[in-house]
Amino acid sequence: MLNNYLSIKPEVDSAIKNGLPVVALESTIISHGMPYPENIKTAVEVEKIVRENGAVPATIAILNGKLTVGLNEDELELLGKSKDIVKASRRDLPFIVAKKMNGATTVAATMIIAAIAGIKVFATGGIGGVHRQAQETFDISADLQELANTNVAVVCAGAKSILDIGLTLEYLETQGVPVVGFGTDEFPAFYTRKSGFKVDYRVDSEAELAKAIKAKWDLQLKGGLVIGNPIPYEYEMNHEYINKAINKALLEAESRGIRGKETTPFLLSKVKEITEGKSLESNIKLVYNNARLAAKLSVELSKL
Ligand code: PSU
Ligand code: MN
Repeated sequence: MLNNYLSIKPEVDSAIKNGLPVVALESTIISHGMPYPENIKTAVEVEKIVRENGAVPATIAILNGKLTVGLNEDELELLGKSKDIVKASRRDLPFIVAKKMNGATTVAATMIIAAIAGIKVFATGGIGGVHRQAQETFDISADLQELANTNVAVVCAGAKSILDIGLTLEYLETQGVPVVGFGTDEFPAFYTRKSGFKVDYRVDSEAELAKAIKAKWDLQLKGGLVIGNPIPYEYEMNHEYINKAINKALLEAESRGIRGKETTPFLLSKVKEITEGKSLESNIKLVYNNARLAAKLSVELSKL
């Protein structure tokens, strides 16, 4: 039954069936997280980096209603260029599938589809989280609930300070989601290596991390993990500079009444505009860094 809804690229399918390393990649970052043409260039390069590090890349999206695992260049191009690709999180899946629409999958939706396909490791830029002022808006990304329930390890560069990082970490604790720092004691804040918040556990190698992930799932502790991989030093942005830009973007979002699923894409493009493209440059570099780690992690996991 499930198979009627799925379309897995043959290369990815055979890698999964043979227990070879595979890395899932999301598509909201392509359609809604970065401008054209940088989005497509980045998506292609990310796949290349995953391969260079020993794993098969599987970018995930919904195409004509099919949960699609592994995209070709034309499909990446469509996701990056077309204006009517819906941002698809968990609640959107049934309708995008039933109406045979195209959807770009968020972290939550990508985790769901990766888990259905049998992929354990996923690389992205940043996860969604508890937004600032969530006390009033209730704006908490469905990504967090997915991390609580779906068995996929998510490599990210932490959470952006467009979010309330402290509340995001509290939420993850309540849901029993391990938050790991790769080579760091601090949870990274996307554009910067530090957020002022500690991680639960620090690991310094992919092999060490793979063992803990295996233990979690062997023990049937359902759900994912957040692996915070700090942006490389050379691409890190100045704290004050980026936080000022973010605050400005937040004010503008508020005055324009931006709400719901539009919030994250709006803030990302505003921050890019305010920083004259510097935030995009960092964003791209940290995604590459995450793809590298995720590939190496999936290689280690496939050995266990
Ligand atoms: N953070 C980024 N870039 C992104 C996103 C988050 O730096 O593109 C996307 C991811 O797909 C994430 C989603 O899952 O935004 C979260 O959206 P929301 O807050 O509406 O759940
Ligand atoms: Mn939201």
